[in-house]
Amino acid sequence: MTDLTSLEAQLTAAVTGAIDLAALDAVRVAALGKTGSISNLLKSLGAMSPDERKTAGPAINGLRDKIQGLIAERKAVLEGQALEGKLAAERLDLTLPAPPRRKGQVHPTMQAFDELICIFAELGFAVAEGPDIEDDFHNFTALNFPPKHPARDMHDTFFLQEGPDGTRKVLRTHTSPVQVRTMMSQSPPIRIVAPGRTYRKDSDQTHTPMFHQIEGLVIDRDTHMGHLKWTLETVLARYFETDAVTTRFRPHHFPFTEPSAEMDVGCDRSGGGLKIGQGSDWLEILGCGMVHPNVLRNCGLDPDEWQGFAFGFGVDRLAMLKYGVPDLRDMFAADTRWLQHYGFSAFAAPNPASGLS
Ligand code: 2NL
Repeated sequence: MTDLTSLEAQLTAAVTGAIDLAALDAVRVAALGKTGSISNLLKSLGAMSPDERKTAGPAINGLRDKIQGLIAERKAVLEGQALEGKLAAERLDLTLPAPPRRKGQVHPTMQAFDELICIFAELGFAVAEGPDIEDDFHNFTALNFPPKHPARDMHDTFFLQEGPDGTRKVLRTHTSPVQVRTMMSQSPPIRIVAPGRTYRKDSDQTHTPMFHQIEGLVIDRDTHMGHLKWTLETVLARYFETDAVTTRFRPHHFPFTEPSAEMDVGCDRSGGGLKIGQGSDWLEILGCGMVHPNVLRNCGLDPDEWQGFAFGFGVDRLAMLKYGVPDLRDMFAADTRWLQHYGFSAFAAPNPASGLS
């Protein structure tokens, strides 16, 4: 019995002194495991006389129950401590400010698109879109480019692989095919702008193989060059945020317009910078003209009944002029630091309801 008393004292001390769950489990195995001290005592019961067993049995079982109980208690305490420790170690301080995130920026070309579309919307123009991959008819033939005409080469066209029908599609060289599709699917009066990507095999300081264009088309019964001039002057003044701009037409040639012109806008280069709308210099800004009768006919319209004007300009260049971007190549470099500087907030997109900027 004195053995049991000292074993109980020793095990009780070991259980209460176990500093973590692993140490406690070692004590449990040493006492209650297959060859543990209490298990061995239980096994020894079989060799005892019935009298001995009568007193030793309850004593040993009692010790076992007591130690099991102590282990369970200590285990609950240690598990509680382990959880506390884990919670303390993994604590998140939610009052800390979140690290600053890089904000997405709207590219200057897209900002210019939004502004121009907004201005045209105020003048009653709808936006029309079409595919970037076009067929020869919509990109060239309908627009009065004769077959084998050098103007087709001038457009430095990207041709796709020949299709099953032996024809080759092209990456559109301008957004004019969108207007062709509109004329063929809607009836006049028509007032649309066609913003989008265009492609030409051209790459130098002032040209990239992909660039952005807005073209416009107005078809009505009495449309004339005066409407064209007023529309473009109004749009340019709004876009460059001046009261009025001076413009001049220079005679030009496009297969799809007759007469054709390039429009220059008055500017001032004297201060080293460039100011639009004032001064004695001229800056070429867009191409335009009255829609060629052949184009109207190709699109199913009677030129004796309907006339129209059309224009087209490069939006990347217009964005560079307004926002002071010096090098066209930067516009396509996909440099996020550049975009951080020149980009615009996505939450201030110009629209006809809230205005330009
Ligand atoms: C330029 C000149 C221009 C047009 C585009 C057009 C479209 C149709 C009919 C007639 Cl469907 N014209 N578009 C007209 C004149 C000029 O673009 O230099 N763009 C960058």
